[in-house]
Amino acid sequence: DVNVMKDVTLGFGQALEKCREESQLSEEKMEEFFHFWRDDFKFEHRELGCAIQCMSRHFNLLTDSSRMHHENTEQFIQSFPNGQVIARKMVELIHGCEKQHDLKEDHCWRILHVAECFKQACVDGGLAPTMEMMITEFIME
Ligand code: M21
Repeated sequence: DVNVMKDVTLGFGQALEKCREESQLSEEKMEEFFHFWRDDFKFEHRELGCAIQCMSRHFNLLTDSSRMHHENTEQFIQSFPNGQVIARKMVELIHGCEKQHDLKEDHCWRILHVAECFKQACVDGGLAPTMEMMITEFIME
């Protein structure tokens, strides 16, 4: 549910600072990772795709061809409280988005489009946390 998605986002977002330099993602382009869930968030900077690739690598969630590693991703999600509630669903949503964008050759651009598609699928499926939830939890950490 949305509360689990909030925790997974914040957990995944822990790798942002480590990945900023190698992906050239300035704070101007993305201040904190949870802004991903803002209604007006724009998926237009290739650097964000590169950062998500780097962050996914950090948690060992990608295959050699920079596609989602299904087992590792499911385990990563299950490592959060109640993660098992959304783990399969999340993997399916991301995989569905990967299939839609598989012909894009540049990994950073492809991953950016997969991320945008995944966010939209979460919004449509009622899985997207609200910014209020994200900010409250972020401040409490
Ligand atoms: C729930 C946390 C955050 C979401 C972030 C980005 C998810 C985007 C998935 C991209 C996966 C990359 C696979 C490339 O084929």
